[in-house]
Amino acid sequence: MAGRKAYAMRKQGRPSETHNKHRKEYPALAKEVIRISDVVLQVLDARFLQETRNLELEGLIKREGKFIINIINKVDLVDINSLKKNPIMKQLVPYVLFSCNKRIGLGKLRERIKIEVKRFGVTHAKAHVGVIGYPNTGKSSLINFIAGRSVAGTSSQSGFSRGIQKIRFSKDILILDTPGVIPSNEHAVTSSEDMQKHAEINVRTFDSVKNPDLIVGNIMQKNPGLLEKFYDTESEGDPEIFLEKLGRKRNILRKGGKIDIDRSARIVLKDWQEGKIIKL
Ligand SMILES: Nc1nc2c(ncn2[C@@H]2O[C@H](COP(=O)(O)OP(=O)(O)OP(=O)(O)O)[C@@H](O)[C@H]2O)c(=O)[nH]1
Ligand SMILES: [Mg+2]
Repeated sequence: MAGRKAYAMRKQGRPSETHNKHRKEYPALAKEVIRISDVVLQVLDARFLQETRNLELEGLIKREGKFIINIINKVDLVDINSLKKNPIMKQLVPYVLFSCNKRIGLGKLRERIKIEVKRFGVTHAKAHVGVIGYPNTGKSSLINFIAGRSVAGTSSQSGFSRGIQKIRFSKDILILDTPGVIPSNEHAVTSSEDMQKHAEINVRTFDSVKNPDLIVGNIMQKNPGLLEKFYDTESEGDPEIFLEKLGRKRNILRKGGKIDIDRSARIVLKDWQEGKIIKL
């Protein structure tokens, strides 16, 4: 395994342009939004609670004396009962269970925002509510859901939002969308763990990752039987065998007729990143 990890690190390549923005410009925007906000919504992906928390920004929010509400988004992709049993949930109070796709949680969120804005005794004309979170957690989707129309662009390609988007929430509350931000200790992505994580949570998309087969192997290890069931393909506990069988089944071939393992793995990763493979 050590050899494989070293290989993954060597093949990692240069950070993309989006990664550069994630490193320099976006954190500055997110920090600015935190400074001007009275309440901050941190959008988390229900499938990756701990992975999508930005402890660095959480720290800044506390130091700035701002109030944080955690939005646990994409609950349509998880089993809510097991989610509620997750010990991390205790650290996320106050939170709102949310799904932009299934339109869950908006009423609760409205109530929460109003309570907090009032409790905070915001006196200026319009209270500011900032929205922060890792890339691809659903910040722009949340803004659109709140607005009741499409005001912020969304995409399964992470790093989609590039500036601050403002929308009116009510006559005295303004909401601010921000581009996704990853903590600075993940900027260099020097460890293969970070790379795995970024692929799994779709900070780095399926078409730009190196060694997609290793990432699929990791997902299989963490979710025994899930991919086998989804693709109705056996693995014998081995990711390579799984990808080989899937490639054969789907006729994913290279020139010369050999099975294209890389492309099979990217197809799985794409389905995973687009939330098609549900862990219910
Ligand atoms: N299943 C599911 N998918 C969602 C939900 N909310 C958002 N998505 C999807 O997640 C992807 C990212 O959504 P965005 O709203 O663009 O995410 P973002 O946080 O603004 O992303 P960046 O701008 O890249 O930081 C899109 O493919 C959305 O359709 C949800 O509640 N459930
Ligand atoms: Mg966005």
